[in-house]
Amino acid sequence: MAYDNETKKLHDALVSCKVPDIKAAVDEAHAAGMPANDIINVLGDSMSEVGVLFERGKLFLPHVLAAANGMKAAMELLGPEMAADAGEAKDAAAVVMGTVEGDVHDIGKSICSTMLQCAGFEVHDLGRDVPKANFVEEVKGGCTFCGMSALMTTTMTVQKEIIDMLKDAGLRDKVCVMVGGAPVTQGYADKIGADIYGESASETTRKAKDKL
Ligand code: B12
Repeated sequence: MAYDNETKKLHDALVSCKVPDIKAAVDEAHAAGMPANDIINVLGDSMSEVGVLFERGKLFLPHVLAAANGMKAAMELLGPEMAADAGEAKDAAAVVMGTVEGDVHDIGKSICSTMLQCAGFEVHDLGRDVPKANFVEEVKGGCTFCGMSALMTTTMTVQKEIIDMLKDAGLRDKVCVMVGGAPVTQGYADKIGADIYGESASETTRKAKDKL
């Protein structure tokens, strides 16, 4: 497969949780011509592996934080290129994206935001630990897609609370609600009445485009 060597180096660097190594592997893959999207996907998959190692007690929080920082540095470097790769972006809908209140995990959400932007959506990324009302305000302001990320079982319930707030504000029918994050499943998305469940950034983008 093309870029096998770069893929392995990216994976090993991310799992080593050493920021300089991650940056070096990203620079090397980039210089070798590996597409920005592919680099980010490899890092994202490797980040999930870091999660497994953390759960098994083989890595500790400072490791995870370092891996996350390395991943963020890669996003900063490659994000503009991913967007530029999209070429002529047609005017699509406005999307509000954010990680829900109480949750600071934003790597996966940021990858989704970048890919949606690449596909031509106008993305309003509110960041992480976003107060519930801010999602509603953005929908009031014209966003027709509302994407909520939650990485913890304790915060995924906030996705439902925001859907309820959208209903109370009479906005639910005007917006396509997207939910995601590691603990979120299609079953949960159906249960809380979301329109789209995205397991990955590419699936999210494909499903969002289907709704246009
Ligand atoms: C990195 C990480 C951190 C980093 C976050 C850095 C950052 N800026 O994001 C740091 C070190 C800060 C951190 C902190 C904490 N973490 Co943490 N963390 C992780 C870890 C290892 C990886 C998450 C990640 O980035 N994955 C890689 C990305 C690419 O995948 P993803 O997020 O799933 O995103 C993809 C899809 O889900 C989807 N997607 C994501 N968002 C969205 C949104 C929409 C709308 C759609 C459609 C799709 C979509 O597309 C993405 C791209 O493909 C996970 C382990 C795991 N298995 O998930 C634990 C994990 C989530 N953390 C956990 C915990 C407990 C914490 C802390 C409470 C730890 C502590 N004791 O302080 C704090 C949280 C504090 C808080 N209030 O939020 C637990 C949660 C357990 C639970 N209750 O459910 C986990 C599962 C680890 C564990 N088993 O203990 N963490």
